[in-house]
Amino acid sequence: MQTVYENTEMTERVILVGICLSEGDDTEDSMAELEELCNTAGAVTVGKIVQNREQVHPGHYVGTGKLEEIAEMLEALEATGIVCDDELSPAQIKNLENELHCKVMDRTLIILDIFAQRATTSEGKIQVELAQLRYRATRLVGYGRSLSRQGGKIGTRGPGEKKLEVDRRLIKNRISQLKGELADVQRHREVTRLNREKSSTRVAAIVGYTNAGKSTLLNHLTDAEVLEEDKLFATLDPTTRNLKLDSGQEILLTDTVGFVRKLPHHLVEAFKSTLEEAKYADYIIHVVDASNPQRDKQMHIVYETLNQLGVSGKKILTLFNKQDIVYDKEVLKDLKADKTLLISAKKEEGLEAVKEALEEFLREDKTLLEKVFRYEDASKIQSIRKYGELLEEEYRQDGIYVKAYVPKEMYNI
Ligand SMILES: Nc1nc2c(ncn2[C@@H]2O[C@H](COP(=O)(O)OP(=O)(O)OP(=O)(O)O)[C@@H](O)[C@H]2O)c(=O)[nH]1
Ligand SMILES: [Mg+2]
Repeated sequence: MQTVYENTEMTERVILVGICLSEGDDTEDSMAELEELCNTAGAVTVGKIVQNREQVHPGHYVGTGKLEEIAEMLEALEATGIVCDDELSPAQIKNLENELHCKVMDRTLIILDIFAQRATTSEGKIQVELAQLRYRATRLVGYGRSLSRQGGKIGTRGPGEKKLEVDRRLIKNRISQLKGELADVQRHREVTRLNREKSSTRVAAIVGYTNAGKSTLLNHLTDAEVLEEDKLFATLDPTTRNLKLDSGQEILLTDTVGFVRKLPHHLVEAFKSTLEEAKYADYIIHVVDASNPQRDKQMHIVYETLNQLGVSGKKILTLFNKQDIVYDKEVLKDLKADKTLLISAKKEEGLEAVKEALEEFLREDKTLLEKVFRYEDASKIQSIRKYGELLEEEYRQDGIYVKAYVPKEMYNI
């Protein structure tokens, strides 16, 4: 019995399968990224295969001829499964299983698996399990190999290594239970958000492709102590920290979950409230890994995702990060940004300029206030100091004269 158990816990050896729809598209990069994703999920990539096709085969993703080639590769490389670079339909999974007799996975399953391993807070865990179960619910009919424990763990473990529910009827119950729990947590988030809005402190959301250096930036600007790692999706739960700028004003910075190409829609749906942090922010800080040859494509994906989430019309500060390891002399541009800066979050280079740029954003959002306050209203000047920029303060006989830049909604203070 022991051997059977060991067998189920083996490292998965996978062959990556992709479809190239037109010459010169980004299939190759997408496949390289898929390899990294598989690696993060704990699988070893032993082979890759790309087919040029005008469209994805509706029945089995690749064309019939290619199936034979994959079958041979599976045997020759002693692979335990395949991972397709796009989300497969339930029928495609079933047909591929029948033809290839191996574990069939797709990009979505891998990403969900990574998220499940990363989730730490209760909200994160609920969101991931919900996304996983929704993905499974439609894929459990009549077959079992790929989503059972047989042949490795990927796709079978929920948050905290908990085994995912496999019974379809029970999945439905669990989904509605999770939805209820999520609604509770989100109500709580809503309250926090409203409190923040009331306080007139401006919020900047730090967004960017996964592994760009968002958490590193937050940690070095404030003392946030968010986990920063050379791993995909190190951050799942947003962390907000206060940053005191040189003029004495404060701004809230929120670190968010990273984006990736072909972000599974179940995930976007389940993580909507987390991802929407950017929607409720006043400004966007877009962190780009400038040392990555894929940076332009990654920036494009970030803007596409923001668009999908309905984030628009906000001031954007783009930071071309990791300058300490950028060696090409290409000029870095982001036409969507209001301002761009070159920084190295890790080496703390350029961070003063980041703070100045944020001060500039705040200033542009403010109006000049000149007023004499009664002495008993002195506490209001405290608020001005916190949310605005105090330029002059003079104690006169008739009260305290103040000249300051204040957020527009504080004009009638
Ligand atoms: N060389 C160099 N490495 C950096 C710099 N900034 C961040 N890194 C490294 O890049 C890796 C990813 O950094 P994180 O801050 O975790 O990235 P993130 O954007 O929060 O990533 P996710 O949370 O996974 O989306 C870590 O190994 C960091 O040490 C930098 O300026 N220079
Ligand atoms: Mg992070």
